Amino acid sequence: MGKVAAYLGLGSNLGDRESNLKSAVEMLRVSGGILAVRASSFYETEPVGYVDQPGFLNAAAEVETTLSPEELLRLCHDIEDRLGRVRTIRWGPRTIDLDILLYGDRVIDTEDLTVPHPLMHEREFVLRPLSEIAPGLPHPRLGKTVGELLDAIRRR
Ligand code: GSY
Repeated sequence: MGKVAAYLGLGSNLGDRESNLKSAVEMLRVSGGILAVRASSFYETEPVGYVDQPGFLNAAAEVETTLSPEELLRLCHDIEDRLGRVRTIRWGPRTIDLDILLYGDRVIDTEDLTVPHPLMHEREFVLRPLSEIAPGLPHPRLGKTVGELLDAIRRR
């Protein structure tokens, strides 16, 4: 299989958030099937959705990978588990959250995986770090770039 550029969203709002994000990026770097990782800066963000929880540190990462989307999803879950994420309430606090945002220009809709991530275009905490590393990247369903999507929600 060839290599693909995939984009991940990372977030942490429990424990040492910076160390959690750094560890997740390091674990990606040394994982089989991950050829290169380029991570954004870390952004302090207010909780969205379930707001009665600690603030988040969010980031985005570009991974050059030979993994299939399903294998990449399994790797993300494995890293979450290894960093001690305990799944409590849905949308609740987490030591680390790793979401697949984009996988090349693929549109995927299975029981386990929806790519592009269905909420990414509405979330500043996703688009801001992502636009730092890939402002011209097109969203394969919406036909706009990441930078344009960020401008659109900022103008709302
Ligand atoms: O799906 C991501 C988890 N999450 C976040 C997040 O990562 N950042 C911010 N700012 N708010 C959030 N609400 C949820 S749920």
